[in-house]
Amino acid sequence: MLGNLSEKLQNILRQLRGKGRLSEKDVDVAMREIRLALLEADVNFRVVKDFIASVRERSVGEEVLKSLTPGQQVVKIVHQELTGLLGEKQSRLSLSSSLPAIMLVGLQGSGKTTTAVKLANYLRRQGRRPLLAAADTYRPGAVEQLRVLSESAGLTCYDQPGARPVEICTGACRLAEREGYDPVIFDTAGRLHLDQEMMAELQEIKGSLNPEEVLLVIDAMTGQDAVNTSVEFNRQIGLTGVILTKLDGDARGGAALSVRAVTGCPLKFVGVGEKVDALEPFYPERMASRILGMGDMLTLIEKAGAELDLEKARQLEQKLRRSQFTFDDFREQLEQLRRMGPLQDLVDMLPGAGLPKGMKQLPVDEGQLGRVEAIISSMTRVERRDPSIINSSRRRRIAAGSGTKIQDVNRLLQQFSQMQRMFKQIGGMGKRPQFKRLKKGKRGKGFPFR
Ligand SMILES: Nc1nc2c(ncn2[C@@H]2O[C@H](COP(=O)(O)OP(=O)(O)OP(=O)(O)O)[C@@H](O)[C@H]2O)c(=O)[nH]1
Ligand SMILES: [Mg+2]
Repeated sequence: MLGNLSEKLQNILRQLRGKGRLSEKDVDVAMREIRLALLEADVNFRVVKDFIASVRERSVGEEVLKSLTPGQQVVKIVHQELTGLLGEKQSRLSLSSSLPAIMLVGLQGSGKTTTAVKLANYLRRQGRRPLLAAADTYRPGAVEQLRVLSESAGLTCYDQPGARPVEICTGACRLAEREGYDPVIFDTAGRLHLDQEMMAELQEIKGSLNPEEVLLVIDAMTGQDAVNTSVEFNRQIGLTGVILTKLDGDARGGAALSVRAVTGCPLKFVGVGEKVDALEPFYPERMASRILGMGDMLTLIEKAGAELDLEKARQLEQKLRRSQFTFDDFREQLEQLRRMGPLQDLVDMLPGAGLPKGMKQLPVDEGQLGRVEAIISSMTRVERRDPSIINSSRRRRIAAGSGTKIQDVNRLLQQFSQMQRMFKQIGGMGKRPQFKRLKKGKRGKGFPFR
């Protein structure tokens, strides 16, 4: 997701960060490159213009250019501005009325029906008891689609053959009141283009049921069109937020980055797959970190949290931040990873800023994982805690013990040291690099540290 843009921005920022001194000209060069990268990612041109202007203005001040770490400061400014662009703080659903309802609207195929079920599933996990209302009487098969999806997720779906959409929503709310469902989620009909008939229908539902949330579902793949759609929907219906779907595809990301700035409506969730659990709350700060390769420790840790207990997750985060990550932790993580499913998803969340390209070659295929575990198991406890002592004779012993080649051991050690380094970067962001001990006297023979 947003891979291309992310890679470009990271490259630009890596160059800036590598410079001991920055001139106004350096900043201008970087701003031009960032501008281009954003435009190529299909970010709205006015949004790009404002963004670049504020980053530049903050970056060329004396206190930045004359500071000890001007590159880092600029990276920080870009991060802050990007977070601001994405909406600053997480925007939660508001579901506080006595019978809250969420109305989903959007063009045809944007993902309303799928999202309705995902959202219901998400809310159920939060302890609620959602009811889905099949208010798309327009497309043949739409009601059936919602029913099948709901049932396969163990959720309840309300429909009323022959009734009008507004009557179906009303009926669903009555049922909810009677049987204690909360909230009710209206899945409405989409059209190929914005048309007045659809708007009138939506206005009628909104007017008579007054849902607390009116969320526009837009398809990230349609880029700026999606953003323009949002403006129109917001004008005619009044939105409380936006859900951006299909961010797992190869969308260039422009919609994600522009929609908040252009419409003023917060992004509340993003859809990242077809399955019922592929919906994530949208966190501006985390998204900015992810785009800039500062990693998304929190999401990663939260995801792991479903599998391991929270206390452990917190301890791990502490360790990462204090740079005490050892092979024991690594092994534990690998076991967690296995249980967490698609590894590539997780690897994408790992931070990669300022790292050599090879970084992404973490052990992601399952066969390799087994080998990695064997290697770690062949290390002694002391070696696992402090890999810097693993010299060449220890490497030979470990390779023999694990039935692998010495090159495998070398590769793992190298990957591990890169990982450690990146955790240090996160932990020590803004501070001086803290990996002196590993650097000292180890070049050539010891720990493979570039
Ligand atoms: N990869 C991916 N596919 C998605 C996502 N959300 C929805 N889809 C797919 O997009 C297609 C359309 O989704 P629907 O939920 O039927 O869209 P809709 O807006 O209800 O469509 P209409 O009812 O025809 O207006 C389906 O094949 C979904 O599986 C997502 O986040 N990622
Ligand atoms: Mg639908």
